[in-house]
Amino acid sequence: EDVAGQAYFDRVIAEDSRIEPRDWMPAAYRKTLTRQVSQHAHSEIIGMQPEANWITRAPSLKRKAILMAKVQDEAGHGLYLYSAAETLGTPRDVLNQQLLDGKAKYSSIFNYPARTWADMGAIGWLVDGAAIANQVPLCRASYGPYGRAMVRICKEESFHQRQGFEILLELSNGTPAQKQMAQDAVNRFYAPALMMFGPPDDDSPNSKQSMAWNIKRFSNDELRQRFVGMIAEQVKVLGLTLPDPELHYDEAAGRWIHKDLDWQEFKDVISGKGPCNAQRMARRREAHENGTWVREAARAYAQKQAAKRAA
Ligand code: FAQ
Repeated sequence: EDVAGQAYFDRVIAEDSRIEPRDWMPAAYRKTLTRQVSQHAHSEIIGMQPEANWITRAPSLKRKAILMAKVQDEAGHGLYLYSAAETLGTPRDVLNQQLLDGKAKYSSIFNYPARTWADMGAIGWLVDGAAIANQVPLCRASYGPYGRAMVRICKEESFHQRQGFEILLELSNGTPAQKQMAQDAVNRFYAPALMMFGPPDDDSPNSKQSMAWNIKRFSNDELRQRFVGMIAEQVKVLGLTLPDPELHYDEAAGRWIHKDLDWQEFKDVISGKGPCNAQRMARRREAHENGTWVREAARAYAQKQAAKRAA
């Protein structure tokens, strides 16, 4: 036990200041951040799949270019986040192996299928929207590299949300069949998007400690109800509805009330039994294997450069 280190750490947290990679930190702080940041990185990478599925079927060249840029942004987010996670001491290949072995989680939302073009709208609006609501407070996370990565990521997520909203708006103002397709996508993504914020507070084992360490700034339920309040207004502009007749603002309680979510479904999805878990993991393993030659070439190049420097 490092008494001086602990005292320094406690002071930094009390002052709401930042912990940097070389600072002393409790082993449990390092562990929980490694878990959260690597899970977040895996989510960005696995999260490319539902949308990549629609790149070849985008309805116009313009839509295709936008969607391709969006999916590439997610790859970039994964890279910033793996870099941030590595500063905590676990190498990226180890983190990646945890994903491939099914030991590390990634966001539940990416285990749902993207069935129609309107799903690109619903994913941008609801999934990126939930990601922003969750990630804006993370820009102030006490761990420096994570907070700084979040600042860049949130800027890009804002563009992603707008492009999703705009896809839905156009469909909603289109033919009756297009409007129905948009409504159907919103109906399917609403509850899974609300589950992105994690289990209810009384069933969230990490929340209390992560809030005490200034990693999380708000609880899962606080962010979920803040998000639902935002989309309750935005859906009116879209001319669509949310599949939640109970949704309302409770003046007395000062909070949004939404329907009960199916937490058994959530548990099933995060334990590998969601509609697309097997497909997502198979695709990820295949992509990893297809990338072997790139890793080998990069290693050979690094060795050559090192030999040149030594000579
Ligand atoms: N899915 O005690 P808590 C994106 C796990 S956005 C899967 O409440 P915590 C952008 C949790 O890890 C999506 N697992 O945990 C994009 C923990 O696992 P353990 C990624 C979940 O950490 C858009 C256990 O359950 N965003 O990628 C989920 O305090 C479009 C107990 O839960 C982030 O990762 C879930 N929904 O709070 C990309 C944000 N919820 O300990 C492409 C950063 C919980 O059993 C296309 N992460 N778990 O191993 C966070 O803010 C937090 O980690 C929470 C969970 C809020 C997700």
